[in-house]
Amino acid sequence: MDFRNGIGLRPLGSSAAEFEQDLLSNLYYRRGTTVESASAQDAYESLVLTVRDRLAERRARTTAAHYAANPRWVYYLSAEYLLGRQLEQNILYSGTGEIATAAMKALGVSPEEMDELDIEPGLGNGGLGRLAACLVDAMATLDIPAIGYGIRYDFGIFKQTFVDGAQVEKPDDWTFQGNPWEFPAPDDRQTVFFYGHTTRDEAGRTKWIPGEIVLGEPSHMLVPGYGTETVNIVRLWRARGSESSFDLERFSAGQYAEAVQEAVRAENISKVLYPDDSTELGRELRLKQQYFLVSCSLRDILRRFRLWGGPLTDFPAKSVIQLNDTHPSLAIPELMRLLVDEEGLGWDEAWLLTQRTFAYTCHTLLPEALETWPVALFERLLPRHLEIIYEINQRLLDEVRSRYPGDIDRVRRMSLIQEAPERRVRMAHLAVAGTSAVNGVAELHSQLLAETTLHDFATMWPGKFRNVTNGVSPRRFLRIANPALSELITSALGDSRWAGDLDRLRGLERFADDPAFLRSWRDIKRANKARLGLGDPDALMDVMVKRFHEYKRQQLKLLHVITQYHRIKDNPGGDHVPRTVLFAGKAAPAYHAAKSIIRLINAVAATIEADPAVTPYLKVVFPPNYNVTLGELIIPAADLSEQISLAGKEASGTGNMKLALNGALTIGTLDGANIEIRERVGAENFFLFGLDTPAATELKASGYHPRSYYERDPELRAALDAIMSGAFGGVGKEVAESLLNWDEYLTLADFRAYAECQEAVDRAWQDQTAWTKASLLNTARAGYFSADRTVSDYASTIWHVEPVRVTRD
Ligand code: GL2
Repeated sequence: MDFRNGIGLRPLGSSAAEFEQDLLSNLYYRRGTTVESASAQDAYESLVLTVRDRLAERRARTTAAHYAANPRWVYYLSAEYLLGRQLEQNILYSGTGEIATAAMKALGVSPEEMDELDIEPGLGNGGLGRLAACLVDAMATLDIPAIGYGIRYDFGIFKQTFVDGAQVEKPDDWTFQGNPWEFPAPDDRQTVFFYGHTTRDEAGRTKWIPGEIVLGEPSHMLVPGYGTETVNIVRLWRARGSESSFDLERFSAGQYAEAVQEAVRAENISKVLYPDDSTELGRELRLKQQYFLVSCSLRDILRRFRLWGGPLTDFPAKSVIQLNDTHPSLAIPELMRLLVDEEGLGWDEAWLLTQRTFAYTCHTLLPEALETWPVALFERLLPRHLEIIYEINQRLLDEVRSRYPGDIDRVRRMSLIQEAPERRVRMAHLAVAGTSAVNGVAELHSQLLAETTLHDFATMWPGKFRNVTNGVSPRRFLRIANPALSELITSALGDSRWAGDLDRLRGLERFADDPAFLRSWRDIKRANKARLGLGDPDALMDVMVKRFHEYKRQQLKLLHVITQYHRIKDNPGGDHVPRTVLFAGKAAPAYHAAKSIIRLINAVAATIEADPAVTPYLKVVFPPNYNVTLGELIIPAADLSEQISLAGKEASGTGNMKLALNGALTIGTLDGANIEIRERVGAENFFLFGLDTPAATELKASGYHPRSYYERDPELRAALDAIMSGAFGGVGKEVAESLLNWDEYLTLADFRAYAECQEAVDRAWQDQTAWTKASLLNTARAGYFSADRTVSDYASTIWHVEPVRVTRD
């Protein structure tokens, strides 16, 4: 079929009556039920289909416009997407808010109930996965022809529950009820190979004889742009056994498990998202997942390239592939394999095309998060790719030797292969070698990457390295999450264009000294706290939401909470500022130190809760299972945003941006994007404390003794002694011991500065007008942290792509 010869879509109605009619049609014809017997799930799915159809219509027009334009495409490869709930966003983006509400009202359907039935696809761990979702949203908003590729995990990020205060993980069977947002496209399935060996054919070309064959079946979710007709997609791959993977003979012989074992093995590849965050996870299945994603996606990208025809030499002119961290970096040897082995190109030509096609975003500085894989595993699982990596390495090291004659140490450092204690492939080096641009995700991060982690590469290829500071979706994290504040902003600015052009928030500065406006601003914050329903809405809402990791230093916040508890106990009638301290976040299931911190927080919360002398001033809450949906409820309620990682450890952070955008004041270190937030919102509207990166590095180098801080600081000592003496139900001694004996992330060194800075916070809170003004200025000046700006930076400095406008008819 040739869709390019025009499509005569019947436009879907834009009145409430038509929407209602379509909803009923969907209920009858697609759900196969009736008004009388419809369940809430039937109503929900019919509503989804009605909204989805309106986006699908735009999708058809988008595709037609893209075909006509034959543009350069952005292909975003990411092992994670934390998309968040779809319904409210898609109603907003499709402009069906009013008619959908009217239709629901007419049919007696509750919008809140519909939202509750909308399941969040939790296909990511934390910031990196949510960033991918914000970037695809922004690409569509900026009319950039783009596809996000990922994996359709059967089980997303685990559900966190607490049992006696300890984290217990439960599986997240997110498609148990199906996923009405998704379009399966089994006819676009791809074949993926694993294991086996390589040989040479008569022509001397290398051939890979695989030992396992798996199918990848795609389905896609729609990614509409805001304020535009463009609808892009994320295409997610699911692994399946081939037709022959079911052994009928064995089944007939009663060997039921054996009969399906091959199919099960294949399907396990996309079974579960690995729940680690910023740490390397060395598991064969994980490497299989990575190759599965890359192999399916590249074949799909080449298939699409061929739709327009043109020689392979045009491939980079028509495609830029952005690697979201090293997880998809196998795409580099895979494209080489496709070009050299399957397409018959020479090595040098293939390498130039490959480098020109790819760009790589690095998201970490932690050495333990830089992926490496055992050479022995590669040899078994991907024998041809290992040969290609060796060849890439040979040429890379030849270049190093010729640029730096005699510098053997440099050769060893830059090699794609780590030799000791075990031979391993360094995926970050592969990603730098095989791409034309490498970026960090905040200014400090990009600078430190070039100075430390990737220093040798940045010296050899300075032109390759750049910075693209992260951003967040203003639609999801302000417009949708904070409807009351959005309305106030819209009425103040005169229209809602700010949601698609976040720099317009600057216009709010006009109201910074307007008492009535500030009162409205404060009332909304209070109402958001009441909506959240955790703690007194008049108390200062002090929020730390993020994954649990020692470098992020939830333990520092906790030591301060204990100190505050002691101060209140010692001086019950004192002038204490009432605070609700909110923690939320998950720890990787195998990360015991992080889980100990979670358990201790819950124990401290319980001890405080049981003490009536303290509860009027201090409450610690820890809602379980932090995810995008819960974030949308917490972030608008925050007064204070805790961004207290050790300087030089947090690549960027994006929660910091969401909180500032919602008018929370940051208490933070000079780390990641905190620095840029402070620069923009103004130092006077930001609570800065702690060691900076050079000071932290120096302290570590000169021999750090955490115990000396304990000995010198009576309040710090009292907090740690309380834990050690079992004051919190005997929980958390290992946390205190680790801090006293090791304290990798200099928590005790920063404690006093942090406690003093918190006193400054308390003082600032006493003047509510000044506080509210600072809150407003945080929002007004956070426009830079829009993902739209991030994507436009990528587009102009790395991708060199042009928008393609989609017209209404
Ligand atoms: C992270 C960084 O830790 C975080 O600072 C950054 O904001 C995000 C997005 O760039 O990436 N790196 C990483 O591996 N995870 C992150 O959240 N999981």
